Amino acid sequence: MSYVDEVLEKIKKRDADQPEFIQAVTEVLDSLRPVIEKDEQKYRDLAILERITEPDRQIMFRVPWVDDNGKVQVNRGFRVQFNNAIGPYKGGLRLHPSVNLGIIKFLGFEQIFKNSLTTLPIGGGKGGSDFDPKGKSDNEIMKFCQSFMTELSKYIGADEDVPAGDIGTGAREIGFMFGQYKRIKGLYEGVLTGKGLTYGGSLARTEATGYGLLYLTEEMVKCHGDKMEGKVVAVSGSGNVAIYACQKATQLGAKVVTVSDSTGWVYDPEGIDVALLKEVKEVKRARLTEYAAARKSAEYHEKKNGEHGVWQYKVDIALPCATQNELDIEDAKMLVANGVKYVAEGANMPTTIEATQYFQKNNVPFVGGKAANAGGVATSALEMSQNSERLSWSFEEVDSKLKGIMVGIYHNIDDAAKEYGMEGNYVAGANIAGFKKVVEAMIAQGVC
Ligand code: NDP
Ligand code: 2IT
Repeated sequence: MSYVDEVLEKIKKRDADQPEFIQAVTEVLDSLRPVIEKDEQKYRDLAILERITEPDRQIMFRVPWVDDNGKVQVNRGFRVQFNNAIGPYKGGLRLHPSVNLGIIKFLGFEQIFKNSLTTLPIGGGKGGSDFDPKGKSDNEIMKFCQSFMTELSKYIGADEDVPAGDIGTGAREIGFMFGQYKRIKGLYEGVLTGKGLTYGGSLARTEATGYGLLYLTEEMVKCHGDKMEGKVVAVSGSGNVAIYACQKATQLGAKVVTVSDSTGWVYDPEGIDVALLKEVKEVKRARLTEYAAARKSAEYHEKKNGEHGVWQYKVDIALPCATQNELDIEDAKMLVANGVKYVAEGANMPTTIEATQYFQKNNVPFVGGKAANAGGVATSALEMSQNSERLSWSFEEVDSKLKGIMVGIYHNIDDAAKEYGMEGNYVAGANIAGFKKVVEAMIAQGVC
């Protein structure tokens, strides 16, 4: 049996209760076959694949907090420190009721390769909790964040592990966590990114993931002899990534016609009004029904099982920006039938493996999240640099660095795919390019 198959089989048995982790590992290892096969004995002797698929450590802890009715609530907290071969662990904190160890492991595993692609010195990690921020008061959010950080603070540090935002964790949560870290450790250091601008945050970090997604998409479109202007775009989600994807797409002359959340979606054929979307989501923290109520051209649809939601419309570009496995094979068939020309992932693993392969078979250029959404963590690394030198850079400076990084990532993954005879397979290109750098560092550092 090949080394790749052997390791995959072991993981499928050992982590059978972690389907998302198995999915992420399968996608990566499958596409690494040509690299591994070139030097199988070396990788086998060094147990590279066993080491890269097993986290350095996985921390799980109790998070007790008191709600507004005086009742004690208990959540489960996680931090998976996956790989620090090229820099301190780096990756977001997800607060969502669906969070479990397998989900945090899949996200931490993806983060290793993504962070490597940014060209910046950051390792891979991820964390979070099954805490549901929806419907909680600011006081309850603060109580939770303080309790979460009370335990997490034992394992993180500016040169050790630097968490950030993800689903359910934005500037408000990062602020409460930073305050608690400072209080416990007595240290004012860049231990978190995505901080507020008055206490060490970076300009353009809020926009970075969505903007970065569009910078990479624009470069891909250009390299196919095409242009963004006039393109019709479907975006899913209406959180941090989706909002700034809509904003940059619109600035580039495209028209975004959809956004969604966990209960439904909006179709707005005149183009999403980004200012209104920001007001509804960032200021009021309200549902998309409020967006539709305030805008004549928008239709709101309640989510029902088996429907294609935002993927049913005739669009040129699809940008899934909500959550894992939100775009399945049936959605992919519908998009292809409607003539979709490009797909790029703003979320982490939003497209199932079958759907990804369907796009590839139908020659739809497809860039996975490790490359396409790397702008967020890249800008987090720029925030770390600013914190280290105790300076802050202008919006334009950070934004132009972000753009350079995203354009660079597109060419890096394109070149890697070509080098291994898989021209146009950006998924393989990203996995290969991300892997090679990390593995070189792992080998140089000996068995650890
Ligand atoms: P937010 O919490 O800001 O927004 C998440 C959006 O996705 C919301 O619209 C939410 O709807 C929707 N959503 C979340 N979970 C589900 C679900 N299970 N089913 C349907 N819809 C859901 O998160 P972000 O925008 O930060 O993150 C979105 C994606 O991008 C995630 O995959 C994240 O890992 C990834 N990502 C984020 C980065 C960042 O910098 N923030 C960087 C790189 C990737 P609702 O409000 O109803 O829950
Ligand atoms: O998935 C991701 O890359 C993030 N949630 C951002 C991580 C970070 O450290 O900025």
